[in-house]
Amino acid sequence: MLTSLDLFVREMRELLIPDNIYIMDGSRDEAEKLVGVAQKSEVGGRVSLEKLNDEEYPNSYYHRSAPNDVARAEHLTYVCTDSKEQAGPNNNWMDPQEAKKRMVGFFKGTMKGRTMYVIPFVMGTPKSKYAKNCVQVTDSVYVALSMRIMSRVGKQAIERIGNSSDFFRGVHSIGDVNPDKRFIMHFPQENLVMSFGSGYGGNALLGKKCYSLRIASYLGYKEGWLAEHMIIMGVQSPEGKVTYFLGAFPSACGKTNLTLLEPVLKGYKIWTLGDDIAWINVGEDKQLYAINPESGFFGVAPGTGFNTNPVMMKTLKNDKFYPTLFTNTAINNFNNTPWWEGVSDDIPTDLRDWQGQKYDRNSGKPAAHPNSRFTVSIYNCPTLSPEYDNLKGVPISGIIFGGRRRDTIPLVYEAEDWNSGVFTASILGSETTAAASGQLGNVRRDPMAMLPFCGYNMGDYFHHWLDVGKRIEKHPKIFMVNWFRKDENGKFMWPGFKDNFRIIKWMLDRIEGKTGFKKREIGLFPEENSIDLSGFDIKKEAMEKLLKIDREDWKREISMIEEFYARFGNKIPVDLRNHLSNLRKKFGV
Ligand code: SAT
Ligand code: MN
Repeated sequence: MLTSLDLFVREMRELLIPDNIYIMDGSRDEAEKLVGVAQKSEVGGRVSLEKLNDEEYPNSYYHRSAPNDVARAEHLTYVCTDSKEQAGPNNNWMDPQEAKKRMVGFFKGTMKGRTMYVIPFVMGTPKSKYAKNCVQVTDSVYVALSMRIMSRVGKQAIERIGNSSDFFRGVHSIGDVNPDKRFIMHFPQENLVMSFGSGYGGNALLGKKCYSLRIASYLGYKEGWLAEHMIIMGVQSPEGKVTYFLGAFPSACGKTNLTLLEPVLKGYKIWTLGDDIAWINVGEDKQLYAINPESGFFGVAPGTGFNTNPVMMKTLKNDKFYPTLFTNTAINNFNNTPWWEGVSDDIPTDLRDWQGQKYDRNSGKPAAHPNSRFTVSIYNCPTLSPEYDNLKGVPISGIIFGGRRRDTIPLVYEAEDWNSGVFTASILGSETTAAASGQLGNVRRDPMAMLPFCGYNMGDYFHHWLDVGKRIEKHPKIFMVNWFRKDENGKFMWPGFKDNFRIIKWMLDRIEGKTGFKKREIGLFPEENSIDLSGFDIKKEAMEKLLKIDREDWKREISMIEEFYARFGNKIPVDLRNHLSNLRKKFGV
């Protein structure tokens, strides 16, 4: 008898008409074979993968994308629910029938002359009841290899699926990588994504943002859990106690650096569990528990170096899991290594830029694309937590929210309680970065860092957060941070990176009740001298400025929040509305 999986493959074969079908088993032999294929196969006149210097970067390969295909395409990303209201003003919406008709038009026969890779995969550790079964088809060997790093691909997924028809279906083709024929269509009610015309991570590795956030957030809404754009990390104290945190930041705000941080304060250690996505469930003991559905890092290369993120550099040089991929970095011709801004202080003399041209250092342009990436297994990470594969996940004591803001938002503050925390997270704003195509540097509201990833109406999503809060007894503390505040001269006031641990330490002290707070207009602030600044040369005035609430800035902020809330009409929960009007009163607007 044919299983649902067989039927899906058959349906895909009939639609896509590939020359060959390859079903992935997830083995290392298979990876070696596919790497071999990628080193020969041409995409737009370029081979898909080039081997890098094996001594410097073992088991590593270079991929250059089409210049038009370097980031998520939010304007081409749709959530296709029965009604427009279900998708909400936070999503582009198309009628599901119309969307499918359009996509089938693109997909029909698109794999003629190509191989269809069938990727059975599990998001989450396969024995966990929180893990989910998925299948993606693709014609990109780069995507197939990337998926193998980012998720558990192969036999275990096929076994888990068995005769069941309950699995996520993803259909992907790079087509001819034409931005005019590019769409990423989500059908949350059918557990389906159709993605055409892009090979870029967030558009093409369907286990990532498409499934584990957009579709899963909708599943979580229906089933009583949360799928969030968050890191997961354990902070170990000198006494050996580990406290688990979640952290939500918009793309390219340093999430990956935070979760691989080497603390500046003696005796502490950070254990890494995830750098991008957390699935959060209410445990039997009425606490929140989080798992990372992914098994790899798809991290931004620029800014990553031995000074800023030594653990990631070690991860990239580890050869436990095969292979590691680099996409759209520059290449140092001298020794055939990937190069990007921030990996070394000096610029090598003989560089090829991310488009393969000889790099002109006087051009004023970076050599690596600002959104160039590495794709590497989490098992290569030396600080991987021993609890990473824990079937239940890890219990959460703190949730950190943060954005990239040159002004307004203080270095750190704490929300008074769960609902105030949900409010604080709902008003999160950040300057736009290179991870999504579009203009850089404008502030946009990005509640819970989920604006581009929430697969349903964000008003309903806020209700859902408040509801989850009602179901737990031991609430994690909720914090807001901003590492990016600048002074009058446009200089960052806080050094960031390693020193961020000083703030994490303050949070630990708050969680353990070792330090008090000063209550101010927007939340609870550190008491005088409660942030550990030992061995750190920062002036008292600078700290005051970092923690300052500027009333004029906040008046502007409140009107931006109101504008944002207004888009959701009466979908915004009354409780959040009340928080906003209280804030308005406090600032006299
Ligand atoms: O969406 S991606 O995963 O490609 C990158 C990001 O924005 O986090
Ligand atoms: Mn992300």
